[in-house]
Amino acid sequence: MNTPARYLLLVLGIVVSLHYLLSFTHEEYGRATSFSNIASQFRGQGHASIPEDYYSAAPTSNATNTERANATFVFLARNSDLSGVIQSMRDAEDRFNHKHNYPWVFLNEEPFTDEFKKRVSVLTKAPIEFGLIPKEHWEQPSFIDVDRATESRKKMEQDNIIYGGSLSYRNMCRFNSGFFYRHELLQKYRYYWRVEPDVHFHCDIDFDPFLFMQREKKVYGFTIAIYEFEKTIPTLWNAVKEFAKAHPQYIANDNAMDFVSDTAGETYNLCHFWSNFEIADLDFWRGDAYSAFFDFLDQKGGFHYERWGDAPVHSIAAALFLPRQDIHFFNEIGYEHNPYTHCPSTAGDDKWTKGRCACDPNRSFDYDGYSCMRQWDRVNAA
Ligand SMILES: Nc1nc2c(ncn2[C@@H]2O[C@H](COP(=O)(O)OP(=O)(O)O)[C@@H](O)[C@H]2O)c(=O)[nH]1
Ligand SMILES: [Mg+2]
Repeated sequence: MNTPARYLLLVLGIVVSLHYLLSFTHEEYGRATSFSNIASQFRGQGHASIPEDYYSAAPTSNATNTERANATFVFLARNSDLSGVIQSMRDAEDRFNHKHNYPWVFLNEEPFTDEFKKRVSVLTKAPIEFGLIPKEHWEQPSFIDVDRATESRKKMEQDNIIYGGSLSYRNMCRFNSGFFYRHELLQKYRYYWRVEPDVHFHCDIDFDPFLFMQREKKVYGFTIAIYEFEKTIPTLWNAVKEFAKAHPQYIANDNAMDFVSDTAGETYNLCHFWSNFEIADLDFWRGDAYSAFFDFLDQKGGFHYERWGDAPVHSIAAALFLPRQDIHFFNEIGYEHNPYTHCPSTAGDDKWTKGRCACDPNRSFDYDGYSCMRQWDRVNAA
């Protein structure tokens, strides 16, 4: 080996040794330069941040004269969900809504008890309304063959499919798919934020997500993307393909098909936005494409003969009928629904510190093996 090459090797050796020494002795250095960290920064780069002016425009106290969107929280719950409802509402109020006072709409297929109403009413200064769901929006529709549906529930329960034996869960999924936005209490609103019992909002939300949706013309916002259990939706994709073939006019140019299919639409890859969190535009569900889509799926009976979830149904519709830029990943919103958490990252503009987040950024679900964030990134990279 000639002399310059020897020097080069020596310098390289010193640099590598120094890197390892620093990695072991200085935790910060090790974390910043670890391969997984560099890779995750790279992966997160496609996620647009909320622009700074949304933060500076947000009210600092109970301001009532700042611009607001025409929006509401919507919370489907049973009376027995009360303690979990309180947990979720407390977080939403503390981390966001005490400055905005967006209204709350609670829905139930049974009347809410006085106890329920009283316990949630003290948690906010915002208006609250309690709505009863009409039977025809909730119960198994008359065109469903009752025996076939009962048999299918028995079979799915034997197969240990989660909520496989539950009729009420199916009614709930069908209601969330095709009826919540038709409830009379939601008619006056354009945007909604769906909340479920026992969820956590882990960071301060110092911008108004509704105003962001409105100004940026976003239609569907999510925090977690995940795989569905295939056994709950065996024939859903065939129905989707049949619908798409019959109604090609509803398929958007530049859609997000690659989020839900790895085969350009031939098969479903089971990815969906986790709909227990949604911030979305009600007019999308009320529009022609989704109305026709829901009616078509409903007639197939899959909500009751199988166990079609509102998450894949909403997600497939958003992915096919919307241009991909209408769908937004709310990276800044730290959110947990058991067992998964989206926790903002400390990389780049450090959303975690900015949001005073209480979640562990190293345990965010985003690039967990079961997450569909890679498929979402693929859509955005295209
Ligand atoms: N009113 C009512 N709400 C329900 C019923 N079943 C589920 N929900 C609500 O529907 C949402 C989803 O139910 P959840 O039990 O959280 O299901 P999971 O998140 O899929 O495990 C929650 O907001 C529940 O409160 C029901 O039978 N009646
Ligand atoms: Mg839930």
